Parts: sequence; structure tokens; C-alpha cells
Amino acid sequence: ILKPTLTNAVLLCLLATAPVLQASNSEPDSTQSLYQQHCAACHGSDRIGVTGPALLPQNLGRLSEEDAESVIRNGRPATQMSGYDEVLSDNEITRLVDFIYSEPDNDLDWSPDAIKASHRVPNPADTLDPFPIYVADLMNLFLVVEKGDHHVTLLDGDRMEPITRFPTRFALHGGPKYSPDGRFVYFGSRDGWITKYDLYNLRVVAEIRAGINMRNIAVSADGEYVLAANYLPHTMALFDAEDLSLMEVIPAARPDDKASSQTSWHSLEYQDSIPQKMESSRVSAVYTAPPRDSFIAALKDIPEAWEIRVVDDEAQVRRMETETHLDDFFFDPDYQHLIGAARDGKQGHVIDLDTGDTVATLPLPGMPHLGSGITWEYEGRRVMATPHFRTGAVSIIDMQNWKVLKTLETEGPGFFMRSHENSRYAWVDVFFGPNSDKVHVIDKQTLEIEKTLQPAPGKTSAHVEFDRHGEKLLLSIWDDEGAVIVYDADTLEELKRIPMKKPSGKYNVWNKTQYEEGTSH
Ligand code: DHE
Repeated sequence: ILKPTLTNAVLLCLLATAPVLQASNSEPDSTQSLYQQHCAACHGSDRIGVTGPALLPQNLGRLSEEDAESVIRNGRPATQMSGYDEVLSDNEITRLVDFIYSEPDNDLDWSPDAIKASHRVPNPADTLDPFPIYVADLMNLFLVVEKGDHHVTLLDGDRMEPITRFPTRFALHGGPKYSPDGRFVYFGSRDGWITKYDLYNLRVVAEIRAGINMRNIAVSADGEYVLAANYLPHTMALFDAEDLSLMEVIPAARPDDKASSQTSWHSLEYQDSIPQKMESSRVSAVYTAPPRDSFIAALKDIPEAWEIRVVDDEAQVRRMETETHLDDFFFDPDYQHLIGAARDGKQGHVIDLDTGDTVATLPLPGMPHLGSGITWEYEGRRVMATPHFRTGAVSIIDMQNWKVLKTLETEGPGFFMRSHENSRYAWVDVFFGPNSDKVHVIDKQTLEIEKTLQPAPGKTSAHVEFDRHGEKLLLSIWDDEGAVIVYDADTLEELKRIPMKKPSGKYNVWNKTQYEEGTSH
């Protein structure tokens, strides 16, 4: 039922598959047939999505049933999803909502053939002009993901003015990833679509669907490969970054032979189904490890972290057994260690990426959000800081001895933490609870809160990204009638508000491509 907004390039082809509106004078005898009659053309007869997104509980987790009902009734503005208020009865709409939030009857799979069939290349990179069609500092561009109506705004970071705004796939998640030169960007959506977009010509280059329920994507440090992490099916998918053609599907399953133990590199062959005796896992996320020329994968259901490298266009895997299930990774700047959050939400584990050994554990009660961690120099040593999902605290950790240096109390649990090498402040939001409209500014040298801002009372303010110079920053007012606020990073004065529809993450080309210490990678 939920139709996504789509990139310009695929819009035309979608019009050919617009929803079939048929008046239902009599109620169909089953919700299944109701679904097939009104929804299947766009969302797939098995609910895994076609031109519209997948309608499965795994993919709808971020949408309340109430909101889903409203979308069925009223449609989704600026998309192909029209309202069914005058087509379906109240009872039919309620039954459809129940249906799309129920577990599917069949096992869901997404084979390499299905991935290949979804591939399209509307604008091959070699047909596009190598120069930008606008004037701006290309290293100081920002992308702002607007969750409210599934769009992205491209901002000129010098003038803080929008250059363009374009529709995206439904429900992007995880940071968009840039090519090393910053010209192309790759977006990943929760229902598996990867879109390659040219920031010079403002066009979609290619798209492909990696899975049914995807977590995030990573681009290799040399810009050659894109790796996708899936919850459904239990796989990772490797693509050629040039046109997103599929190279390999990597099953996230423990091999059952001794030769492929955690000390050796080995390839994992995709089979139509994972043999029952093999233990498989959802893949929580994949990360690029530039100095290692590899990717690291977090597995949700197996107590292992995997390192993946591509040799002669083939993926090889090295498994690191961990003491417990680890999620949500942070890496030290030279990618010697990974810090993972233990599933019990009480500890961080530090793994030496060369040996695979756990070298330290950190007391981090309150479920640290390590993916949002940042580092800086403090009194001659490097510290990392992370907010927590469950407690109102920021933990500051000495990275030389892996001891907690300070636990800074905040006005509630936070989601994102950001800074910049040139700024004396680190920003952390209070994403959860009654104070979600507040944001703390922490002095990186006193380790105290310098100021607490409340830029839009009653509306969540969250997620900061600095410009390339560390002089200005953007903060999201996370609301359908929201905005990004531009602040002076030094005086903390508000400079400007740019209205946007539930802006979430913001991504500066320089900070991301240079692996700036104050932001995520
Ligand atoms: Fe995210 C990044 C996991 C819920 C917005 N989120 C990430 C990453 C991971 C992750 C592993 C890093 C990958 C990357 O950037 O490539 N997120 C999770 C979860 O496990 C969790 C808690 C539950 C879930 O259902 O997935 C979760 N995330 C959310 C949200 O509810 C947020 C606030 C809204 C949304 O869009 O769904 C959200 N996550 C984000 C954003 C980033 C992100 C904006 C990128 C941050 C950045 O600056 O890089």
C-alpha cells in the first residue's frame, strides 16, 4: 500500500504500474484477496515490494499501525500512493493494516537472480559530463536526508543554500556513502534498494535491490566496491561500484569445515538455501576499514565479527569469534581495534582486529550507541565518547588504557554525537524522553556541558554535522514541519533556519571522504 517516492529516473517506468483503483461494492471474502486486488501490483503478491516498498513487519518497524492506516486512507503526498478512503471501507482498511503487520506464510528469499533482475542503469557514469552543472565548493556540499517525504536536499555548505532536492527510495537508513572523490553518493533503503547518484549532473546513475530488509551499505576505500548488509535474507551482497552490478552474494552462515576457522581467509559460496546444519545470522551492519583495505561486518545472531576483503574480484572472509554477540561497532582511527556493544547493553568489548582477541571490556551500562561515537585529543591522549540509548549519559573513554575517564550526565538518552577537529565543542542530542527538544554542547577540554540549547520547544532536535572547516554546523529539527538550523560553531549563535520535512542525517562531503574525527564514517 505504501508507495515510495522515487528517483526521477525511474518515475516514468512507475507510471506504467500505477495502483489499480477498483471500487469494492462487496467485501472480498479474505484480506489476502483484498490485498491482491488493491495492493499487490505495486507492493508484490508476496508483500516483498515491487515499485512500492515491502509491506512486512520487518520493514514497517518504523511506521506505527496508526500511520499506516492514515497512509492507506489518505495516500502519501508527492508519491504514487493515492488514498483509498473512498474505495475501501473502514473495516477493510483495518484488516489490511493487520495483514501487512502479520508474519508472511512463506519463507522469504531474495536470490542472486532476483537481485540481478532488479538492476537498472538509467544514466551510465561514462555518459555523464565530468563537470558539475552548478558552482560550489564540491568538498563542502552537504546531503540532508528528509525522512518526512523521502527526499534528499543537496546544500551548498558555503552559502548554506539548497542546490537541489530530489525524491529517494522509501525509508533510507544509515549514512549515504560517497565515492572517494566525492562525486558520487550511494544511498541504502531499509527495503533493500541501493541508489548511485551523480552529484555533478544531479542524476541517478544506477539502482539495484540487494535484499528484502537491508541495514546499511559501505563503499570500499578505493571506491571499487559496494557491500550491503541484510537482515532478510541472511546475506551480504557485493556490487561493482561503477554500475552496481552484482558480483557476489555472501551467505552470513558459519562454515562447517575446520579449514575455514577464524584465523584463515576463505570464500563462502552462496547456495540456494543455507543447509540446516549451518548456523546463519542477520547482518547488523557493514563498515569500511580503509587502512586495512577491507570491510568489517557485525553479525546479529552469531558471536562473531567478520572481516571481508576482495581479492581478484572475489570476496574472502576472516571470522573473529567474540565472547558474546556484539552489535553497533566503533573503530579507533587506525582501524587496529573495534569496539562493539554487547547485546546485554552493559559492556563494550574491544577486539584487536589483527588477532581477533578481546583485549578489554568496558563498563558501559545503558546500551552505548557506539556507532555514534567520536574521538578527539584530550590532555595529550585520544579519547572516544559515546551517548547511550537507555541512560542519560555520555561515556568518555581513554583509548590508551580503555578505561572510562568520565561519565557525563545528560538530560536523557541520546542518539547522535558529533564534533569536528577544528571545534572545541562536541554536540549530543537528547533523542529519547521528555527532553528530546534539547541538545547539549560539551566542551572537549573541560569535559563539561557548556550550554544546553532548546531551539524548537516541543520538537525533537537531533543529529549535527559540521561543515568542512568546522566553522558552522547543521542541527535537525526532526519534525514534519521541521528545519535544519545553521549555527556558528564557535559562538553557538543561530545563523539561519532552512525549512525541511523531518530532516534526519546530514553528511558533509569533506568530513566523510576525509574520515574527519568528529563524525561517522
Ligand atoms: Fe540507525 C546509522 C542501526 C534506528 C537513523 N543506524 C546507523 C548505523 C547502524 C544503525 C548500524 C550505522 C550504519 C551506517 O551509517 O552505515 N539504527 C540502527 C539500529 O539498530 C536501530 C536502533 C534500530 C533499527 O530499527 O534499525 C536504528 N536509526 C534508527 C532510527 O530510529 C533513526 C533515528 C531513524 C531512521 O531513519 O530509522 C536512525 N541511523 C540513523 C541515521 C544514521 C544511522 C540518520 C546515520 C548517522 C550518521 O550520521 O552517519
